[in-house]
Amino acid sequence: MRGANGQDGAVGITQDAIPGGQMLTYEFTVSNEQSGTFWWHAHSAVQRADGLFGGLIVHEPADLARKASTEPINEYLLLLQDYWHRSAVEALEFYMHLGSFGNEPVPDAILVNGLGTFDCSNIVPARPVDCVTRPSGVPALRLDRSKKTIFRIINVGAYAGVSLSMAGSAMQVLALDGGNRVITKAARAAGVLYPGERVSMLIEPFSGEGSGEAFLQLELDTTNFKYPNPTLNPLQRIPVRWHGMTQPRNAVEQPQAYVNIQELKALHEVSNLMPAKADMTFVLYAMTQKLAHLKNVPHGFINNTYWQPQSPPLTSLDRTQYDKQQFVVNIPFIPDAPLWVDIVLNNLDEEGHPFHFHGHDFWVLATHSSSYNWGSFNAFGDAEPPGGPYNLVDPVKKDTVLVPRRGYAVLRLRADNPGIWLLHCHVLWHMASGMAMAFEVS
Ligand SMILES: [Cu+2]
Repeated sequence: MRGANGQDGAVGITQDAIPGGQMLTYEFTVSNEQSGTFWWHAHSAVQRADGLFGGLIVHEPADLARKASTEPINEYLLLLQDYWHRSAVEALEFYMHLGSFGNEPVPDAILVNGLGTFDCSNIVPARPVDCVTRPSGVPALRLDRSKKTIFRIINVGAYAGVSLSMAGSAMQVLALDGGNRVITKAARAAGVLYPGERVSMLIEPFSGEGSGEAFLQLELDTTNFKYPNPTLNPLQRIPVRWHGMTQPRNAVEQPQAYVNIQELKALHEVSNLMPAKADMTFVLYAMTQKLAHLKNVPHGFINNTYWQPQSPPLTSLDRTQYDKQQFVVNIPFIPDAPLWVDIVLNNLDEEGHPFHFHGHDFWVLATHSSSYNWGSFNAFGDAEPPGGPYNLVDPVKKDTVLVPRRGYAVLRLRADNPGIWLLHCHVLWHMASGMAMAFEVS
């Protein structure tokens, strides 16, 4: 979205929602330097959870790609999501009600590319579902063994994180979010991937294994589920059918048990790239709260503001016309020497929030979670960050990051893309109830 703030699609910030029956064409230029796994989705109300999304893969320019590899590659795009047996509007009504006591709706099922498995016997009488058992069983993922296999995985879900493993195969994480390379080893399982995050993985069979039934296993992260949902089976297996050669093209010897996607290091060091100190620092506090003056309906806050989209959108208004739901901070745009900016994003909640920043990638200089206090970092008051010094050597570059419970994440970015850009929690229930703000680079 470089130089294309107006094409960002953020309702309330850069445009009004596209009216029913009408059309809008988004036009923007992707530079030769940018390639990776992206996705498009509705940014109006909670339409995303009802399926208004899709993948958007930007491939490397052919000359660069040829230099990197001559091997034939088969890529598979997997869109993973939690799913509710009711519309997202109803699920949000459940959450934004004093009777929810701040408990987010717990999903009923898991979908991969819009398909999933569900056991009709799991239905509870209180919540009837029109359920038909299909004799043909579960649709399988068909993979070609004769080519290098890459999974591009996107968590397009509304709430839950997802972990993955594949029987008989090792997964090696290659890149995060928009194609940012990381160092990893082959592992038997990888996780947790939170809503908005993407990961590219190389899939290779184990040596000596692989004759048994192959399946891809998905497991929803139930850590934040605040009540039991007997309808949900958080563990789902998708059958995998390998075809092509009978002998694996390559075999991994000793994969490690698990790779933690949240603790990876970048492939390329950035020590020479970024200064020790940022030019500007913002300290933010995100929290869900049930306040009396909001009738105890849970709302997501950043500092003292819960966001609601304004119409007409902010890009068409003077700052004096912003309403009180707009928390918009300014970063001066200096074309010849863009400022380095740190965002210290504190999370005062008992659960993590996966935050996405529009219009910029950022380096994750630190993340921290405390087991005994709020774990906050006030960069203006505290002598040292409680999580230790920033990683200025090999931090990962991302556009979506989990800010851990009772902790913080420090995001370092270069303010080189003018416009008004949203920063928001990618949990749909939190964003829809206000956990969003904007940065105006101008
Ligand atoms: Cu959240």
